[in-house]
Amino acid sequence: MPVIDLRSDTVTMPTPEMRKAMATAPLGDDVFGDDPMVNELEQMAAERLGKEAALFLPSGTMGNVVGVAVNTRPGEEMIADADAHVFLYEGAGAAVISGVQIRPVATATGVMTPAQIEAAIRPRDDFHQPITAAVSFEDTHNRHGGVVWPLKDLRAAAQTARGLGLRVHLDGARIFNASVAAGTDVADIAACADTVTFCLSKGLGCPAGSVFCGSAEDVDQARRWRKRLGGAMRQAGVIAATGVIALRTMVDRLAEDHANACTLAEGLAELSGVRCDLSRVQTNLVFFDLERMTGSEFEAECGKRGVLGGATGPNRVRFVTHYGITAGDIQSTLKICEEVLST
Ligand code: TLP
Repeated sequence: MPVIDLRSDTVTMPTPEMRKAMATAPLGDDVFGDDPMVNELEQMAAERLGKEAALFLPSGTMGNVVGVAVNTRPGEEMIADADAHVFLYEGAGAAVISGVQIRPVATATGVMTPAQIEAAIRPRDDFHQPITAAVSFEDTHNRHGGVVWPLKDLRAAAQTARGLGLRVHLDGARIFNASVAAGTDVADIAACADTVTFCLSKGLGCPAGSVFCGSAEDVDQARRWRKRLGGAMRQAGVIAATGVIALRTMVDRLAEDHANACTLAEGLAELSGVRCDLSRVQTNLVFFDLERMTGSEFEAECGKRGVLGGATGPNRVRFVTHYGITAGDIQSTLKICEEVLST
């Protein structure tokens, strides 16, 4: 049975060009700074995001762990959306590794307003309270539906945060989806943050890897953290070579994933027993609610028929479009969903 895997864009397989590069890339020991592909990727990423420097990391989670560590000190606090990956899905890494408390702020769509940031800052003159050191934004925002921060809102939030003396980290795991969907230069998005991480292993199709970008000083500190965390790799160019190809060839095609997500969401919204807020389907994530089934029942029934998705709440399911999923797969998925809902 053919499987249509919509659990995440992390399931993407490397392109043939990536496979070839993995086999033939010139390599060196990256801990000595000798790996040509890692160096090329870091330089490309820094240039593309308009930052001084960049650092290749094994995962997006490590990118956020390092982002917290670089922007705070133990005993301080970082503000983040209550549905942010850094708050929900990283095993309390901020607390365990950096000794930092995350202050969750509930937002309507993942977009934090200047007023919400101001309200979340602790009074400096009260020694009972932690010091607010930083804020983390997420763009696109995963749990809010893959929504893109309007650039003016991101600029306003960053300006407020910086004006109040906070450092700004951006979890840009899917920053290129945001950039392509909004037609915004990725450097304009990145300019709103001091440090930014983005993932190569999601829609860009690489087998693994993320990149942390910031000032030369922040990246030096991040390098120390990466070593401390055991994330410094040796002939990492085997993977970094795929990142170079991804930045060259896989960014513009994200529009195809967005178009597929839109078709999928529109089709789902027409099915009886499904509610899907189309205004949130701006990139490659499609979240929808079921009126007569639980998310896990739906997931299991679709799974039996070869469509894989993920229940993200009692009645909520997420489908993710990505490289390898075709317009035909979307039509097949809709047929299978209709069948599952009518049983
Ligand atoms: N997200 C995964 C799951 O962990 C939920 C997914 O399937 O969407 N930031 C954001 C916004 C993310 O969505 C993710 C992964 C990460 C960071 C972590 O990246 P990795 O998986 O490389 O550690």
